[in-house]
Amino acid sequence: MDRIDLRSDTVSWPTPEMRRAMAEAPVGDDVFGEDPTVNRLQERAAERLGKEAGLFVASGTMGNLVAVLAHCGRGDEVILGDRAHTHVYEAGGIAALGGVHPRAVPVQPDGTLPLDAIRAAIRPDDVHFPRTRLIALENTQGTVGGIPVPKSYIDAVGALAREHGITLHIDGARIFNAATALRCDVADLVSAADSVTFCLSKGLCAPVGSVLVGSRAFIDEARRARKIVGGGMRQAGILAAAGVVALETMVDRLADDHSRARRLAEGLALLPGISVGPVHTNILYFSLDASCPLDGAGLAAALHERGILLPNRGPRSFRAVTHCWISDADVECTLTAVAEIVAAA
Ligand code: TLP
Repeated sequence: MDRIDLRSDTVSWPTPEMRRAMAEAPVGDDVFGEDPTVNRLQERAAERLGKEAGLFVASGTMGNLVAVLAHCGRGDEVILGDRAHTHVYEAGGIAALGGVHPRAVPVQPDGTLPLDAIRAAIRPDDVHFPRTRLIALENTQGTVGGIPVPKSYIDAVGALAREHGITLHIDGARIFNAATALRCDVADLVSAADSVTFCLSKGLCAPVGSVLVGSRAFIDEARRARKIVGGGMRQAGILAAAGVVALETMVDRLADDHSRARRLAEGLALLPGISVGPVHTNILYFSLDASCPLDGAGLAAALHERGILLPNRGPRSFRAVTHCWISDADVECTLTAVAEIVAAA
């Protein structure tokens, strides 16, 4: 990469091995189910996540949308976090396209939704209410700091869902980061979920795509929903080939991204006027104290001049995300730059 881009792991470029696999991928028409590379990716993903079947989709947003469309009908309700990506950053797609009513409960600092709040939000059978059909969790929970949510909690939510005859979906855009941080098997982590979306195009570096996994019957339904939203692709094996490489080669190295995020956090915390949030995976939040003479836009602009992309998210707050294209040297370079800019302010 020609610059230090800490905006997101979505900016990560495909690896040379991915580019080669893409060039050589056997392909077919995936709307007919005939693309061997897409089929391979879907099988590998399902196997890895411990589910029966998978569906290659264009993005994490599409994966979550078609999951909700497959689980819910119009007028049904989904319980989800008030800071969940699906609730905040997916353009209201579940309501706009699915007529699905979101019931938001607060995301806690540990990334969970209070079990009591979920229980209280499940509607009784009453003609006045929408029908609760689905609970959606996010793991890692991005907006509170890339927090990995443990299996014990997912199991508890799964049990609650089953008790009420409803289903559980996980937006696992960064589920492999969660499993890495929790040092657990990813299939075990999500065993209580009926469906999971995970992204190939974030820390796993594929250029495009996510996979939605679940039971075969659920995936058949999701395939219809994907067609409805225009997500049926043709020779998509060219894209899926990078996804196969991502699953095979990029998962085991995620721990490096986590240790670089920790190093960045430790270095920033030593600087005067900077407060850093907890770091569990590859996402860290930090802010400039009132004592710091710079504001967020000022620091972001000065970093940009040095080829470091780290825009402020609030007037004094930042999110930095490490990924495969951020090296140890990039972390040190960023720390030096922030220290110099703050000192000169
Ligand atoms: N998140 C992006 C932005 O949209 C905020 C980022 O830079 O973190 N679930 C989660 C938890 C996500 O963080 C994202 C992307 C998605 C779903 C959507 O994935 P895409 O961008 O592939 O639609």
